[in-house]
Amino acid sequence: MSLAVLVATALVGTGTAEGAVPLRYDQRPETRAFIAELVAEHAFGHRELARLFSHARYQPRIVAAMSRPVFEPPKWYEYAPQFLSAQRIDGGLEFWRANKATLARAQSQFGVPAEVIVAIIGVETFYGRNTGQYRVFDALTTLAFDYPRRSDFFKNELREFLLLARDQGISPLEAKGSYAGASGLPQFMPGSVRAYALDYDGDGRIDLSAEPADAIGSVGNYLARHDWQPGAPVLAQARVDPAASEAVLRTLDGGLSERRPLEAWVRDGVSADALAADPGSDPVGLLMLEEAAAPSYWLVFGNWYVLTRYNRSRLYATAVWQLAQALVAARTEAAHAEPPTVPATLPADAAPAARDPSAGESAR
Ligand SMILES: [Ca+2]
Repeated sequence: MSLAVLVATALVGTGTAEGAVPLRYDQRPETRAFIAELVAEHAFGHRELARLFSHARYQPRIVAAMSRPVFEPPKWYEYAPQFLSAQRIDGGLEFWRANKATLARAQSQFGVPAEVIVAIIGVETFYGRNTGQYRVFDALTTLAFDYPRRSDFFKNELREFLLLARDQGISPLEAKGSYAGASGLPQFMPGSVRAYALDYDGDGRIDLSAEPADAIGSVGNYLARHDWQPGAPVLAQARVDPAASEAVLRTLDGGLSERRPLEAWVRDGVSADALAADPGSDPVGLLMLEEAAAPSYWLVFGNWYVLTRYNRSRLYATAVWQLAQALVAARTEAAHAEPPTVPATLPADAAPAARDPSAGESAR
């Protein structure tokens, strides 16, 4: 083995070590094997892919972000406020107003409430303000070949991304997204774009970054396809009988229990307020949220688990639901604050108090 090859091998082997710069991706054996696979299975041009991968940039910050040890998972009271802030709610009302007809269409087509679709887009990207600055191709290539722990997952997403770019006739070097390769207003991974995204404004192409309607339809479709049940409950605040609490709290693992029949919870001393909707016979989970003072407990139903299919986190699903409820409340309040029709003869200084622009904000 020549020195150059030894050095190259060492660099490949320590791709994430400090100071080491991996070889160009098009020259690395694992990338070449991947290219050969794409050529054989999907009829890509070999030279075209080799050239493309010569432009892939290793992103050490992505590997660092993915590898950062989680000493302690975030707590609800630390996680939630950013998603329930006045700005996040105002932004949601604005997004709702701007896309009212599309949201109503998605709600009736998919059975997913408009506020849930708005809240997902709000939590994911602040309604499109933070959609990510990494080149999706760099992110996915880095994670596919320099993040061994999830190499298979990201190789698959990279394959999906290249197929998607080919289907859409766009350059793979153009798309921007998160450090994990998710993009657009709803932060779909390429595999999800291919499986669930819709051209919901009917202009003949799917664009989750520039076309809010496509994002709205795609989120609705994603949740419906993951079994969202129209009108079924999501979560309900629960009380735990102090006498039985020890056994019940032992069922919680990382703040969430296994799902059990509702009757089993009731038998063990867990109760909830009257449910707005029939929970059906599906098993139910018990959720604990760390509040600043004492923890709160919630029964979580099928639709809550559907939200976790979007992002596998009890905090995420709950924040989406709470933002959705805050949006509904703020929207109702804003509707009530609309100035009533004022007779033309009414003197200006007799205008009703509801015209005070600050009136609608006091309760938030
Ligand atoms: Ca479209």
